[in-house]
Amino acid sequence: MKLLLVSPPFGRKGQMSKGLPIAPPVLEYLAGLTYRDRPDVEVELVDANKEPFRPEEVDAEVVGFTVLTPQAPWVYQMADRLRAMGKKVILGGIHVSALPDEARPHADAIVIGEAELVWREVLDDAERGRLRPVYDGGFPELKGLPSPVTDLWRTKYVYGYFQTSRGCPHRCTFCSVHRFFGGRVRVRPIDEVVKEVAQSRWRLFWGIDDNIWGVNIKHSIELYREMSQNIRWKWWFGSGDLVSLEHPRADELLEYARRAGLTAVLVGWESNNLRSLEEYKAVTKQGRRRRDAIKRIRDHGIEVMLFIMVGGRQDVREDFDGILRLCDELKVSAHPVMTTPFPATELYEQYREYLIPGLGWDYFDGNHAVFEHPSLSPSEREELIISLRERLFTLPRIIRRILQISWKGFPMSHITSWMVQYPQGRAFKEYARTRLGSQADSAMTGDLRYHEEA
Ligand code: B12
Repeated sequence: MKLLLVSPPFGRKGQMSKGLPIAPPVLEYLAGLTYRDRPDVEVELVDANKEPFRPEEVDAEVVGFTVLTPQAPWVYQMADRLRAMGKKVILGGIHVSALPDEARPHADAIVIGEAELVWREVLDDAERGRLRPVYDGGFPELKGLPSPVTDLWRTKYVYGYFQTSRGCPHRCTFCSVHRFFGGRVRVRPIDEVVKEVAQSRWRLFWGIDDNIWGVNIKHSIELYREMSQNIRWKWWFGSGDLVSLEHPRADELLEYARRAGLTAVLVGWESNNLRSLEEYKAVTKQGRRRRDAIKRIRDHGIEVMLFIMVGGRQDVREDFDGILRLCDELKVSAHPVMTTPFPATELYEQYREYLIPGLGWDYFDGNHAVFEHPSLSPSEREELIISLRERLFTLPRIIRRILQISWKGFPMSHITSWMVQYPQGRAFKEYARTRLGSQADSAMTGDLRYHEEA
């Protein structure tokens, strides 16, 4: 049996994000799971961000799609076309778990939750032509996971990934993780992670845990110590909280993290407006001394980038520029995204009555305003975030930030900082440029939202 696994494009209306440097983790992982559970199945991977996906050219009998919310409309279209051609389609991923009833009509089978405990059964059933409509994978323990398969790509990437845990104890209202991966954090055995990273062909990684150190400081120190002793010439970045840096062992944690190859941390600053931060229930993972924590990370030679949402109903116009001032003050960069209530999150329930009618899921991509705001129109918010992103990534600002990282991290943290900031700035510019084009397009085709605004 031939199985094709597809990572959908990230752009609205299916435009590719060709510059994306990260190999889609979920495809590398599902390929590994397939090799483990059904080594006789022939696997092909397509990243539809990098290469065009044409249903007519698919020769596999079974096609699996992974689905994030903004990708759902594209996936449903492709799935319907493939099924009309007699292919078996399997859908999985966060959006499918969030809205199984919506996804089901577009698939022969959907997988809710994690795949490990049901994947063999799904493949067996697909081969026998007896797929059930729904498989529920629940929350498996993470011992003995297969390694990702890294050599099936036809396209080029800079970063692979590794994962050491799933789940999150925090209950931020905008986040899907505690709901879909559980509030109890499951960790992989340290020796399995170390072996996998050491043997991987990748040199640069995204450590895709939701919190690389907040789960259990003692465990993280142990993991980093093992990594630093057994892995050579490999570097990585990942997401981390700030409250952990108030722990008495924080300096030890950071020291081992750097020795383990950590070059940059994506910090969930979440919001620069304290009222919004409260609304999102994100205060607990921030700690009381956010600015000190950032400085502490950088003093250890590790770069920081802030993940920030803006445009929420509590936010005001000044909050957009406030992010630029914050970044200039801390000399760090940021990835600002439009506050987006994803389905099955608490924020979605809170904002439900304000959602702009008629918008497809493809608007839920962190670039678009998808709900009404007390004082700012959707297009005002979109203009404000575009202007903020452009000003955040000027060359002098990028260089000033790089010079701020302690020399303890030289040269890899400095190089990583450039490698993350420069393409990001370019991607934001490119987005701003294409958006102007798509606005004209929307006006011509009567795109509902812009039509309403006019
Ligand atoms: C890596 C990542 C990315 C990467 C993806 C890189 C790439 N080239 O694909 C990048 C940076 C591009 C990205 C972008 C975005 N992301 Co993201 N991302 C993640 C992250 C950190 C890890 C996901 C991952 O790869 N996990 C590893 C794999 C192995 O696990 P998995 O995907 O969960 O898959 C398991 C199951 O879900 C299931 N499964 C999944 N797919 C399939 C398919 C089949 C066929 C089957 C059988 C099973 C199955 O089986 C797997 C094994 O158990 C998650 C956080 C998280 N904890 O999940 C957020 C997350 C997925 N992202 C999220 C969001 C919101 C976004 C953005 C919209 C961010 C934004 N606001 O700007 C953008 C997308 C923009 C767009 N225009 O579409 C949300 C998803 C919300 C939602 N409802 O879709 C998450 C959950 C973060 C969060 N805190 O809420 N992201």
